[in-house]
Amino acid sequence: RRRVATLGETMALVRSRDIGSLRHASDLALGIGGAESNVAIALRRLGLDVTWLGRVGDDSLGERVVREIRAEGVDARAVVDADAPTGLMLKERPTPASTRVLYYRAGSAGSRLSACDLPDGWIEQADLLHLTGITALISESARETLSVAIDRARAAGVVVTFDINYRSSLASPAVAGPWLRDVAERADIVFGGTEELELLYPGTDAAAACERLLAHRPAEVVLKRGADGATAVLATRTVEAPGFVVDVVDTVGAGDAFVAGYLSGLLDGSEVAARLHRANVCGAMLCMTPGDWESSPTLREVRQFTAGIGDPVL
Ligand code: KDG
Repeated sequence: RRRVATLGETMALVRSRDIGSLRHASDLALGIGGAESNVAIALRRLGLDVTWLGRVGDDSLGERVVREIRAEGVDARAVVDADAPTGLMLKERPTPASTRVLYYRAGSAGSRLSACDLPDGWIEQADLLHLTGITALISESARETLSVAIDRARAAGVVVTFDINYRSSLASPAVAGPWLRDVAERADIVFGGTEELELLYPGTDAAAACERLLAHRPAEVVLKRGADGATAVLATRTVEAPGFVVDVVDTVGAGDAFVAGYLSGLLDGSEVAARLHRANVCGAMLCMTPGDWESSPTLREVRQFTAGIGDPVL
């Protein structure tokens, strides 16, 4: 079986079940969320071997993070940092179909990720290393860890994939753009939304940004457009796939499920069109429940969805 390695910060996640401001909400649910562990869990559900690495605090929320990830069958390599707490994310539901995210993660254990946390052989034994731009923005040591991880993957012939995943609350576009571009240009496959691609090369549109990336290392740039579908831009061709209209409850995490769908297809040896189809199904299904990863589908659920539940947007 193919093995994927990923690293990043996973936080405890408190979400409101009530509609309206947290000022009044009393019904709260505790879970976890982190872009990379979301992808890790989604890939595991799709049948791959996955290992996730990150720092957590020496606290009950850190134990919760590790327990949830392990419960999903992902090999969790948690470095316990006794000097900082596990980060926290709050999700407010202003309206039934909208979500507002608040972070309490500055100085968190997860943001103190360091290159010395990467065990010998951990990256080298993987077929693919998946990274996101969040790690580039949470701290200097985490950004350095990304860079070291890419160098090690490249030296070992491990495929590097990168989801830009820009979070405006972590850094301004002017600060984040060059850092994210630096990582993206060194990856083999890059994922992003239209605005994220434009952020890499200010003044260009997404199509031109894809071309700029292809002139560097990346061989594929995958443009995510939510319910409007997705486009994979390769050196010699562009492949489009329609999205799906579903009843949206919460879109947070849909991009991660999309990436996992695409990567699982890649590792299964599927063609680009089939990878995009699976990616769109996974992203759509993730929007139908409140959690950041809980409704990530198995292959059986992808087949069931494809067999009739979702309507493609043509
Ligand atoms: O990608 C979904 C994420 O936004 C979420 O699970 C938490 O990693 C996270 C972040 O930084 O927003």
